Amino acid sequence: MNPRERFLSACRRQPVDRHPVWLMRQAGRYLPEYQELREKYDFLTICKRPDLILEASLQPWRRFGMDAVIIFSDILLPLHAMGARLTFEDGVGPRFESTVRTEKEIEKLEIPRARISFSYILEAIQNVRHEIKDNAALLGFVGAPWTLAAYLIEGGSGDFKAALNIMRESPGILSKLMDKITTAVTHLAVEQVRAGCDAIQIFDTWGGLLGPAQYRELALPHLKKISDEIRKAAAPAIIFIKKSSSLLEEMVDSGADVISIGTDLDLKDAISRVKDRRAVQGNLNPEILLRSASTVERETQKLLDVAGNRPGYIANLGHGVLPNTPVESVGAFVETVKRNAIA
Ligand code: 1CP
Repeated sequence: MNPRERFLSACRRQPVDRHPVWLMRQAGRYLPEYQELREKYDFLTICKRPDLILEASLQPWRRFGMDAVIIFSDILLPLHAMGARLTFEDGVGPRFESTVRTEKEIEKLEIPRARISFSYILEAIQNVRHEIKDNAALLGFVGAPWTLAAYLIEGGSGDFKAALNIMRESPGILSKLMDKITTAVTHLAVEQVRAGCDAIQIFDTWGGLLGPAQYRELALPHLKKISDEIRKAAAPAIIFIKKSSSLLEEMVDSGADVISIGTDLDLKDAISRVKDRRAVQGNLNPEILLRSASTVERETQKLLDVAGNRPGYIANLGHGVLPNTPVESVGAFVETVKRNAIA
């Protein structure tokens, strides 16, 4: 079974020879070869040049041979294309030039024409596909409307209190903003599939700030639209929420084929709650990777023992790789999964 078939079979809950493995944020700062690239180019330059996107996307795969390559980009870039000027500062993180909080500010946001505005991502996808062939699945991704709206309202990283306030006080405004974001990211997701991505991960990192009823009412209708269009483009969708224990049913109802669970949940509980309705991805705590290789192996083995021969499991972390992670730990995680053949 080649890695691309293995990954797609797991998404569809079909039998595999072993569980596929990749890591959220597998490209980036923990990798010496990425740090070298960053000495020459700033983050946004890497994100906008197809040759550098190709290089950054392939770096972890060349070193560790994960079953999936994720295209190097950022969930916030589409907001820049919508007209919200974005910068990334070392040690500060993403910052928007101004916040988006009023109807007038929402009206000013544009819906980018994906093939033109994101041509550099789409070109990079074609090139990565050509390089990896069937030796890895290729993942595209978008941010979920709630998470992206939260960043826009906040004006960057933060506690997202302003977004929660707007939700309580002017839900109509939030819903207009999320509608616009949904249209933009849906186009991007579909174009990523057309350019050669096998599956799309939807990052709703901050979904857990909402309660289940709020999530169902506010976030779910938008997610369903995005996953419907991804499905029509014939690719599976993966939904990730960082704090997923209270939102598991909502994730099942999001229309996504794979539920990517955070670290606030035991894999065993997640599987017993999701049952055979969806594939499940996750959820080694990224902090485990800061410990010894033998601890990584032991903890990874525990996840694999829980997953057993279940069709529809993808080994991954419960959130992204931390910047100070030793490369040996990532290797130990990938190798432990690869050693576990399914009888
Ligand atoms: O200095 C640098 O080189 C920039 C650091 C960096 C990197 C490597 C940022 C800034 N983004 C990325 C790449 C990235 N971001 C990828 C592709 C690489 C890969 O996964 O291998 C992906 C999928 C993302 C997704 C992303 N960006 C998310 C969702 C996943 C998650 O971690 O929850 C979020 C929330 C962002 C926003 C963002 N971009 C960058 C930072 C530091 C942040 C987080 C800001 C915050 O804490 O609120």
